[in-house]
Amino acid sequence: MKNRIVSTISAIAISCTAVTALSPIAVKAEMQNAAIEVVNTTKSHTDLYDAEWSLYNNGTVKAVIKATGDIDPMKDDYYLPDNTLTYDKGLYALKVGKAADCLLTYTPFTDNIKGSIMFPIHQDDADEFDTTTKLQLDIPNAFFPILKKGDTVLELEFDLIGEITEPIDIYGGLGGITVNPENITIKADTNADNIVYTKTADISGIICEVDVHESGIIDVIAYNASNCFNKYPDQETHNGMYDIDATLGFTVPDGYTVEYDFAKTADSMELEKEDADYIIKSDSPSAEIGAYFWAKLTPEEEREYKDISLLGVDISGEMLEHINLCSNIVVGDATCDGEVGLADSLAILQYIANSSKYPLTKQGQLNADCTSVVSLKSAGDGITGSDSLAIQLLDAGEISELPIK
Ligand SMILES: [Ca+2]
Ligand SMILES: [Ca+2]
Repeated sequence: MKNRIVSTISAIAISCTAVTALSPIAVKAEMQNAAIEVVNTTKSHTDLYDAEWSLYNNGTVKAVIKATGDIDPMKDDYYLPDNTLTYDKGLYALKVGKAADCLLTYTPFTDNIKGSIMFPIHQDDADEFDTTTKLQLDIPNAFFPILKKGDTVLELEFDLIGEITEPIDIYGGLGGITVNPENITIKADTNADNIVYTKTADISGIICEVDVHESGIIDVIAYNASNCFNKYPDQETHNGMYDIDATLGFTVPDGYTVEYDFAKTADSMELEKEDADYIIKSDSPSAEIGAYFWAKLTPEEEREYKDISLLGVDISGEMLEHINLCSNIVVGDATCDGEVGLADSLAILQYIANSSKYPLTKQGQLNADCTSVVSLKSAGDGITGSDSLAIQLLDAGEISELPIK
């Protein structure tokens, strides 16, 4: 994403701020001149639901799920056939539109950065840096209202926030669609601070989600989701409140500015700070369904990369450092002096010959790979003589950009 392609050495002199300041205007102008229209649709049908998916030429995907016939939760078995939807959180931000009563009373996450709403999510413990996430629509029958044929069960909108270079799928038991980059004629605003890592944990019905952005900003949300994830609430005896028996807190090392808010919490709760530990405290901890707490951790320029523990989700310092390094790759700049030239070509050759005598910094090692694109999801093809040669070719004007194809 941040790989900077340089046509000549002098091109590096273009300041990054000038580039980012110009692009939103260009994007807006382009969007004003083109009509947003549907370029592909798919439909899926089950005994209970009809789903229609639409892909727009700006990359947006919308899904409308309606009841196929009258559905009575006391008579019909209408668990969703597959209660998950899979999408790439680094590429798409999800908004939930119209929804059946159960889903509306079940207040979803509010993303405090983009203002979009999201359901609690679960994901597999797959690739460390895989941002593909599962949206869980776990709906106990007892909560579902009686639906008439044609009633809207759920409307979803996935807004494109990243750059799609190859076809990707958004899919699940409610159908899905393939997003082909060739269909996207209106360029999406890809200047967003994309999510590069996301992880969730469930502590006694409280879903905690942690998102790490490309810039290093960390978003934390704890959401009281008991009614959809645990037993039916006893409204009479609990007065609509849920006891919170988990100890919630997080540990943040120095080097981060912490903002937080109990955005919608019924009982009085406080955040107490003891050194690096932040503990959520209350005399009788309880919260209504849908209550949530969010925190935003903004890294300072100079910081050590230490482990962070956030409401049951652990993020290693090693990974945070790797995210930062990958966000700052300048292809070819092995010496990390902001320029790509023969000095880098020489530094690479020396490093190959004797890495202990001629070391490269961690950033320099990632920058040095000029024959492949290093990213969080790809380690590249390593540092070899071909990388040194690529810089010489660039310097001689034989090629115009790095990485060399
Ligand atoms: Ca250099
Ligand atoms: Ca290489």
